[in-house]
Amino acid sequence: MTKPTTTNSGTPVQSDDESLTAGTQGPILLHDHYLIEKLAQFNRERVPERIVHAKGAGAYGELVVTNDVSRYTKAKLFQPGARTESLVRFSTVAGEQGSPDTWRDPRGFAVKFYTEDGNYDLVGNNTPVFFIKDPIKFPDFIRSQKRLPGSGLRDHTMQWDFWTLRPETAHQVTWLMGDRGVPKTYRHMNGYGSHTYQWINAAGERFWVKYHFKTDQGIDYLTQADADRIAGEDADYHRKDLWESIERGEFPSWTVHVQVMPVAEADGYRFNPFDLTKVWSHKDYPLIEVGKWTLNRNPGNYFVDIEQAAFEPSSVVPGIGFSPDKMLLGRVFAYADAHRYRIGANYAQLPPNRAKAAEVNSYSKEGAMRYDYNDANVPVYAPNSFGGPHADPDRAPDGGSWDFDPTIVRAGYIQHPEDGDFTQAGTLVREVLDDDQRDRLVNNIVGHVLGGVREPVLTRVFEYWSKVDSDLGKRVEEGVRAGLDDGATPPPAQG
Ligand code: HDD
Repeated sequence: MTKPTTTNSGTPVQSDDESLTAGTQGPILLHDHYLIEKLAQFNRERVPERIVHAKGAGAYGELVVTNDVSRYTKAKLFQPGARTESLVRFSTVAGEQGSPDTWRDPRGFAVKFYTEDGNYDLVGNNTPVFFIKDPIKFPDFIRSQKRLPGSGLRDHTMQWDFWTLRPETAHQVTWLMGDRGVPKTYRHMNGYGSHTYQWINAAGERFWVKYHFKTDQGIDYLTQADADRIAGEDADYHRKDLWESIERGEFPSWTVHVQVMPVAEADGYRFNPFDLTKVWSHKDYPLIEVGKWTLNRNPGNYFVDIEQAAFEPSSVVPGIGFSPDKMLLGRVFAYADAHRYRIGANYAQLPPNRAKAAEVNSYSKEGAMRYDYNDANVPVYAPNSFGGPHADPDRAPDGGSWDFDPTIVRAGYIQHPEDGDFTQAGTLVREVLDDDQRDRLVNNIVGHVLGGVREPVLTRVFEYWSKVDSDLGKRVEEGVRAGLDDGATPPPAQG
């Protein structure tokens, strides 16, 4: 026998079909509380979408450590042979929840590890760098990539206006306009912690580290033409691919590596090692293998496990800390704040977010939607004389420490000899990309600019690419001018 439909409080309901009315033609009655519960519940099914990275997909998996990196970190999840359950959410950045997976954009690569010392979140992207280096610019940057206030349209002029007025974006925009800007699937892209983090070993020694998750499926991309076609045919192309490959038992995996820089080498390095628009040369700091990270379980429920997943760079565990990267330090605030707004003060109790391998003994209590509670005999304040939890600095992560000049300033980073907004973007174009990749980069830029970039921004676009690489700049300008001569795209009206 099928189960009876019930109200939210478990009482069987009279009908799935008819509302309660005064006669067959009469008005609906207010005391049909099941109808009212049903309509009211429906109106509240959505939580606000994420302000960025609204469209995504995710899965559970496991990290298995295959190497010994204990001389660099005491973090339990990175000790030889350790196995740690994990959750990932991949995403696009600027598009809304229903937007096509194949729009050109960086991809989020947010990973949660359920460790014995509490959750560790490594909240990265599929690129090793980012557009800006100070969090004060982030809201402006994102607004320029989203929609015009009047028409609600996206606007390429606005995007390029921001990028060209902030030349520190050049390195990331070069990645974005190249093949990495539209991965073939979420399985065919690398993940990067992007920021410089700190590792601390059992003896208290500190190291600067960068994380690299190298896809075992191989890097692969979609051409702009394929991406455009798929955007129309199947907006959920990447979400579907991830789900179906895990259902088939084809578990995607990544080999996790780190670059490690002794703290003493940071000051003298060619680049400022904390500047998020820069990479560390692999020749200077080769990749060191850490382990294998595999996705092997689809979410039980998309809303519960993925929409409500809350990743936050503030969640670090003993053996791991922050660095002087200002973007990272801004993000340590921003994410927990976003979660409290989006899914409520007690978001850490939700199934994807609650600690699984560690006990939670926090003094947080009550608030909306609280359902977990402490033993009534445990005091609700600290310190106390009755056996309640007490802070133990020896067991806690300290966030990492570092030396700095203690003057309060608003200033850019200290410049190192090879810093400069265009240096690494130029190296990427000339020394990393091959001829085919460079050709696609030019075509992607030309196509994007012809999508409606108006003066005075257009002239700055040519200057921007000439500074990245003079030959590239010339090819972009020629391509755009030829397209405009052909009447490619009339500039849209200002919104
Ligand atoms: Fe981010 C989501 C804020 C830089 C990678 N970011 C995300 C959210 C906010 C921010 C509010 C939504 C969180 C939520 O509601 O769940 N992000 C920022 C700010 C930044 C910033 C203020 C700069 C100061 N973000 C940034 C960088 C990276 C990411 C540099 C990667 C290296 N952000 C992500 C992500 C997230 C995301 C991994 C995390 C969870 C998610 O997307 O699904 O892709």
